[in-house]
Amino acid sequence: ADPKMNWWKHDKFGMFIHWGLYSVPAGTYHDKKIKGIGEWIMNTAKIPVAEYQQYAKQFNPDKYDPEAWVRIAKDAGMKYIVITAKHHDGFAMFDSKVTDWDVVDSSPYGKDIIGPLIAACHKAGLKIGLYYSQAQDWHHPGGAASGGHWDKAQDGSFDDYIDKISVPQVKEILSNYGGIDVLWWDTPQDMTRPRAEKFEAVIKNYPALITNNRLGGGFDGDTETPEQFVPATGFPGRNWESCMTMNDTWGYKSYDENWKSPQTLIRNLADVVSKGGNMLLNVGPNARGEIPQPSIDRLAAVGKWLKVNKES
Ligand code: JFZ
Repeated sequence: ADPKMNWWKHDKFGMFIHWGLYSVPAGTYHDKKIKGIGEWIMNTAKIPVAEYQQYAKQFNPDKYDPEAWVRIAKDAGMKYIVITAKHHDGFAMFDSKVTDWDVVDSSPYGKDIIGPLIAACHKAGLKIGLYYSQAQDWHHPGGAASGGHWDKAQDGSFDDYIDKISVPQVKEILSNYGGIDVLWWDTPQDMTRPRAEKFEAVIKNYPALITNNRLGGGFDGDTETPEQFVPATGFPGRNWESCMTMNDTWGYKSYDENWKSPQTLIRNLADVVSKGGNMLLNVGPNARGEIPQPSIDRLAAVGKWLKVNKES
């Protein structure tokens, strides 16, 4: 067993946070409700890059309170948080020096989102992970896009995108703050071994860093990531983490009210943990920086149950 996994194996329960510009349209584009998961709206509705950029001008989360989020997580019995530093829309929630497509340079908010959450986690004794979409990027030229590009502005060299945007940004998020515990890759489209090796070369400088199995290029990472299900027999010989939503989206959709009951969420958690896995349970804050009240209520119910039923 790898000693760097000790805290992760012990802690078992974390909060996933999908937060980005997609919380501005919140599932609606040109007065149409766009089907599917909210953070995919740019791709699903084929929103042109220049038009999607306008959402940045409306991103001003006046209610963002990372310490309050950490309290919500802690009260739920969660021991770590994984937040989207950059999702597939390519918008960095930190101050990136290799692009202006980030919250500091392109939004009226003008401040780093990620740093204050990391600080709040460290202060509260929670571990912190960053989700980073290393391959899909629907904004920067050359970035991968599921289903292919839909706007000429997206055309470019994927290798240039990796060398000039993706790898440098991974260096940024790992070195800017210090104390990052998890790096959560996603959707390794077109990620060949030579490409993935460029990321591996960066993360090998962080021997305590835990990575998931979605880098691609044949790299297994440290954890399996069953999505929205509990594997009946787990993953023998592998660490694993089920990630789940409380409704039908990861990123905020204003009209998704299909909430799982607290009972279902508690049973899912018990099911996962009894089979040796971790649970990463998602919240999708809105554009003002609020975690939806139905999520807060459910997390409180889970926390209340854990208080009575968990060993330590
Ligand atoms: C990915 C993202 O595309 C999505 O927006 C979200 O962030 C989610 C957590 O991860 O979606 C996936 C990735 C992998 C699978 C399914 C959806 N999978 O392996 O079944």
